[in-house]
Amino acid sequence: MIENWQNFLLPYQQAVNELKVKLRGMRKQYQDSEQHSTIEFVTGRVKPIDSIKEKMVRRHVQEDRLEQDMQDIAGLRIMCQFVEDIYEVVDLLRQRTDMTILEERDYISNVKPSGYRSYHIVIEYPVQLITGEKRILVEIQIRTLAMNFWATIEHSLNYKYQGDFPEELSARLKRAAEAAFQLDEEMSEIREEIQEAQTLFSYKKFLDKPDDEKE
Ligand code: 0O2
Ligand code: 0O2
Repeated sequence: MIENWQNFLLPYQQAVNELKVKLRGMRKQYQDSEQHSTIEFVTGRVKPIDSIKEKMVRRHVQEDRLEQDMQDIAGLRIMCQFVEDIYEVVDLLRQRTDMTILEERDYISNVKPSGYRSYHIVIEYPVQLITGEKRILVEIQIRTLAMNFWATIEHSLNYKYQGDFPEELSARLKRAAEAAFQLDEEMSEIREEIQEAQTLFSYKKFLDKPDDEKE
């Protein structure tokens, strides 16, 4: 029995905090080297206790198997401008030595029946505690802004319908998912044009700064 959930979740919170800093640091490095950033923004959360308990019942996960069987107690999300950026981010994560990738699920090539698209990675991440090192599972979801827009809206509707959407709504959501993906594909077509403009814009902002603020 988990008697103290706050204690149980402590290493997960630490992992989320550390990974937010690390992943946001990747974005900063792109910006400072005047390259197009493959990362637009990063969010993270520890799954609320009620959601963990609800998922344990739904997925028949025993409490003593929780650490191994629930992969998204710690969750990070990386938002990108372009689909191509997602695969670049995945490559960067594969090269890191501070985490081990255990699983990859490409729901972009293999779109879910709901219309959901994202690239999921499950990593094992070591956190340093006063009791020693603990390796925990973390789920990283990587998606475009358009995929995130769709998933956020669909997720909020889930609260109302508990996943049991009326047929008409579910068909509309699927169509909306395809429209969002078409937008991503259109943007990919003009990606080089956009990236060039964005790099010029950030360079102009740099030039416009007073000299003592230029690093
Ligand atoms: P809801 O209803 O849960 O969607 P910061 O100050 O930016 O460092 P902050 O503000 O505490 O940190 O949190 P952050 O990083 O902005 O992200 C919090 C929101 O992002 C939460 O929404 C999470 O739902 C969502 N989120 C981020 N990453 C994940 C993830 O990997 N999985 C899931 N399921 N959600 C994620 P809210 O506002 O709590 O609302
Ligand atoms: P939350 O915190 O509400 O987001 P499982 O994790 O066991 O449900 P599986 O196959 O092990 O399923 O993992 P999967 O499908 O790779 O990842 C599940 C997570 O992906 C979900 O977390 C969502 O964050 C996201 N996701 C998957 N399918 C959909 C979908 O159709 N719509 C939306 N909006 N998000 C989806 P949870 O468990 O729902 O938790």
